[in-house]
Amino acid sequence: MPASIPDRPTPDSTPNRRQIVQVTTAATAALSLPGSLAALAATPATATAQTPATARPFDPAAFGIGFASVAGGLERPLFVTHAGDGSGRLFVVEQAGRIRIIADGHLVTTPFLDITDRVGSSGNEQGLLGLAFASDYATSGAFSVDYTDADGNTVVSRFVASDATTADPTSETVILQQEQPFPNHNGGGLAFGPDGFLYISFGDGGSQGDPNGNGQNLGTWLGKILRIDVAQTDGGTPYSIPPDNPFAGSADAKPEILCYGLRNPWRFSFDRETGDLWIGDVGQNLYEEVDFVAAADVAKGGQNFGWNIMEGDSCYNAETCDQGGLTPPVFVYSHEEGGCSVIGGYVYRGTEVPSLMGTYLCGDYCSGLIWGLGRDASRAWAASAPVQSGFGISAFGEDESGELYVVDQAGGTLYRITSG
Ligand SMILES: [Ca+2]
Repeated sequence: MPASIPDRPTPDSTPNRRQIVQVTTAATAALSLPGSLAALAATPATATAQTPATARPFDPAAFGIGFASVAGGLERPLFVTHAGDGSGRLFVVEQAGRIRIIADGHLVTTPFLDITDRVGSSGNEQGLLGLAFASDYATSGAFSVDYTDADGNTVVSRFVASDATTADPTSETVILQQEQPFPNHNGGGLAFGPDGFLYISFGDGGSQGDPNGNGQNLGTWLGKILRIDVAQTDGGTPYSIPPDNPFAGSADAKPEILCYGLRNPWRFSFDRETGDLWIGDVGQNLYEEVDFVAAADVAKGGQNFGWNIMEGDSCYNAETCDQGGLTPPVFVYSHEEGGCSVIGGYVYRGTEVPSLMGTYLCGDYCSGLIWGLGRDASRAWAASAPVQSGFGISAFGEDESGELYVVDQAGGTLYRITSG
């Protein structure tokens, strides 16, 4: 068994519970429904036959999945994605600093990229952590990675592919760097949003309890999700600030910041159909949470997800638990029911498992449990009973067709999600 990605929790006497946050009428109005869901809300109940499959209410009791092995023999895999180049290939991130290609169901021997010479991966949460291909990858060959270097500090860089199967390690252009005060909570998630901007997740810097108060400090990238434009440089800066970023032009906040109050947003994703943003934020000793930003609110940004005032929907520091202005999670589960670290996943938008259409999947690194989430017929957030995968889940990922995969770090194997 590998050591854990997050802090392993200290058992305590907190009662067992799994909480699904019930969204009140007022909160629903404030959530600014994504287009397809708003359309559903306006659809008369008698017209369900005409409701698009993508907008069906989530039925937690109907949730079921299985797993089909795609490729084994991976070394501490942490992520999987696709290049959007029409090749149908999968790209798997290995923690030590390699990107491997799976083509036609076979793991290609020669790595696509090998930067083990500059990646530091001695800590459980260190290494090559994130990968995102530019939307024009098919012509530009450009992609971005997030890793911790030999000193444990975060580097986000761009590389360029040399040909269809390899990328030149010397093609690196550093986009940004962040000193890491502790080895854990590096975040490491990367994704290009529907707007073409690069989104980067940073943990709170590590240790326990956010000792430096980074989550609530807008003067640091730690404990945040950033949003930058890597297609436009700005003077000597290899990226520019999207003008509609919530803190663009602010003297009191880093202009790259989109949202904050995060502890370790290890994995986040966009719903490829609606543009909604989903964040799995790893908790401290008690609760794991999933955060949600409707597509219409993503660019608006400024959401404060609460850490370290709150852990899940409970006060973390009860003496100063002012919850004003905080955006609560849409799903919380307790370590008491098994688990230590939420692994944010994706909304299913494939075709091979129609019953999953529109369902968000997430899991837990330690317990191997996987949940389905969505809004039920009453528009309240609902979660399924968990399915036991038996995996040491480090990530979920999408292929070009929207099929979903789960990465088993412990077993070095990639699985495709099936109907079971
Ligand atoms: Ca939170």
